[in-house]
Amino acid sequence: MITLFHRPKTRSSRFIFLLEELGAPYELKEVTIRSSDGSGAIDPDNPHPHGKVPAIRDNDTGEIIYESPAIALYLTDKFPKAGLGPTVGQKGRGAYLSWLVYYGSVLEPAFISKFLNTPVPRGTAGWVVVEEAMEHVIGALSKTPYLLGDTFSAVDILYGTTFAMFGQSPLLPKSPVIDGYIKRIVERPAYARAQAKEGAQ
Ligand SMILES: N[C@@H](CCC(=O)N[C@@H](CS)C(=O)NCC(=O)O)C(=O)O
Repeated sequence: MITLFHRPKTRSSRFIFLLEELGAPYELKEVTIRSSDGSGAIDPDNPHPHGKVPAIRDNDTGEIIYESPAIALYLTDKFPKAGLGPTVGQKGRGAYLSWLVYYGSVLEPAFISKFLNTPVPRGTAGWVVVEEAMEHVIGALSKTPYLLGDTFSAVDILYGTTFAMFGQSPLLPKSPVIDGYIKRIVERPAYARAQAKEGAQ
């Protein structure tokens, strides 16, 4: 049994989607978090080191996992039969790890730099500007429907729900490739089930 420490309409929501896709046994533990408007507070019941969401607890081992790419990898490794991420030794494992880590180390920092209007001087940061990052993503999705090719995987949950959340925001470069990708992701039955379980805010 997995416990997902969750706050509705945050980065933890996509892990309800992943857990639904995996068919994994899970429970939601709704916690409070600090919001950007100054309201809210860290929940003492949340084991995340900074009181953020998502975090999960694997109740088989007692282990706590945090950071979205780590949680995605942990869950797809733990529930391999669902085929939502190549396991060690399987073809595509390298691409899977690369897209997972690229999400947290390049794509999110790129979006946040743009949102904060603090452009990154070339060559100094560990990431690139959002236009360059999105060129890479769009290049991959122009060739195949999903980031790992023809097969949907947990990386598509991270990327697809992020792009869906941006909607018409100027942060996300306009692209029919991305529009089609978002549609493929949010049309999945597990997405609708996750939305229904999401909880109100
Ligand atoms: N790098 C983390 C980011 C987690 C994160 O910042 N979550 C937000 C909600 S979307 C949060 O918990 N904010 C509360 C806070 O920063 O204290 C991940 O991807 O898991």
